[in-house]
Amino acid sequence: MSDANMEEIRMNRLIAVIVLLLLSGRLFAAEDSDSYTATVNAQGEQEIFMEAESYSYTPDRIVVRVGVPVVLNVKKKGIIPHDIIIDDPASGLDIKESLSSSTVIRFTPREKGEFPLYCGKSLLFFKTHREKGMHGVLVVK
Ligand SMILES: [Cu+2]
Repeated sequence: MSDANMEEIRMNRLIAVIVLLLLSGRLFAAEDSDSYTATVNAQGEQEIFMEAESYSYTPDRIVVRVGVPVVLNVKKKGIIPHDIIIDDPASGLDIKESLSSSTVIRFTPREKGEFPLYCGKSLLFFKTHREKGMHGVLVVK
């Protein structure tokens, strides 16, 4: 085989690898792995289980349906105090709850949209927990 042919084979392989990488990137993006869609329980409520720790919520992107009651169960890990705030009263979201080791929060979203949720705590003059990454999004569809 000539050098030119070998070169062409190498180029074709490289192109194939690049195409595969691009395709797999697109597949992963479509999966949206951090997003969590609430399931409806026997009482007709959308139930969510979340963990809060320093300094994150898991999952940090929650998808719920508009007009259906939500039960948000939050487990807090560790001894550092945290809360959860979703502040949009016009949309039925007027939540500011200090978190114990296990906290249940009930609300019914009235408007579709994406609403930030975050921890409002901070220690003295240090950065707020929100600034340290303790935030997420409630998506109402
Ligand atoms: Cu916090």
